[in-house]
Amino acid sequence: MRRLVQGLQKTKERLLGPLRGILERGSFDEEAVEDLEALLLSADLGVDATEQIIERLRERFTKGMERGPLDMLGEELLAIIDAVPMPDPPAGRPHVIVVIGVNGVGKTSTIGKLAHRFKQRGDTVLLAACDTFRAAAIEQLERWAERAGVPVVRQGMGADAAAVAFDAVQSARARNVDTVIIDTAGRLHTKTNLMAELEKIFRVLRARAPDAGLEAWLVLDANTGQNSIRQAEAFVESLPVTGLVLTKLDSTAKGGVVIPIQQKLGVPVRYVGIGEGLADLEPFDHESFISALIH
Ligand SMILES: Nc1nc2c(ncn2[C@@H]2O[C@H](COP(=O)(O)OP(=O)(O)OP(=O)(O)O)[C@@H](O)[C@H]2O)c(=O)[nH]1
Ligand SMILES: [Mg+2]
Repeated sequence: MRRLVQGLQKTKERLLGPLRGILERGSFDEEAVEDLEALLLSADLGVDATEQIIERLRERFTKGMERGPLDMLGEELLAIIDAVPMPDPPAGRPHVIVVIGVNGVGKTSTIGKLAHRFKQRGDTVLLAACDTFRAAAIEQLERWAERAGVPVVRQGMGADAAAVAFDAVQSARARNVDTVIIDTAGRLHTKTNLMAELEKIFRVLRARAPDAGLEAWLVLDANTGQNSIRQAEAFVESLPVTGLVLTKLDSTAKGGVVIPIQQKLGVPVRYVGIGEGLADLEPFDHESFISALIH
């Protein structure tokens, strides 16, 4: 919780002082509405979430204030985040999480951090090096695996990503491993289309490992703000994305983007990245997040 508060420092600095100034004027007049609108948009909450919040606050201010204005804002933010349902984990075994996203968003680091977390809670974990295109990508994953103390299944550079993924799932079965986390390329240096390559991983695993509990988690860089929503849509349309990970919250004042991202995509944020270390990944707990933002 303290780490999350630190991680959100930049967003909070941008939001909190001005928020207090606006909401604690006591009246929610047109000027206050405009100021609040501008502020929420600048924190990357997006037009829809901003409008919804303003409308709700307007109603609640008119009815009389049953709580402090910041608490009311917190409740409205929470209502938007809570509206996105959390799917049950897939029933099959091993649990296979294919981690996807454009280049540089933090996929490989997130995988290292997830492996560390899962291992700490007692799960056995295996990583699959399916970014077979970028030089040094495999070694980078191996370094994270070493730090987390989990094995990696790899082949050579240029190997077929889907074949490596299947290999990893087979190996996980043989070793009775709970969770396989698959690293993928963010951009291909060949003419192969990234989406086609990722689709192939799913096609092959569905056909050849139908008993696995397969899902895709999409990694997004919070610094990309509103633009990450469009970027995400392309992935969500083509692949079974059941979770989001929002990275680099520590290095942005655009942390508010977590709210419209869920709202627009209808996919829950599972974890947030708050630094470059092994332990710098936190489950996205709705109440702690809002509380870290407005207190
Ligand atoms: N500050 C901060 N940096 C992060 C976080 N997550 C990842 N990074 C940094 O972002 C950079 C890219 O991370 P990678 O994990 O290599 O990203 P990737 O998506 O695997 O990149 P490609 O394999 O090139 O597609 C690295 O310098 C990471 O240390 C985070 O939560 N906070
Ligand atoms: Mg990578």
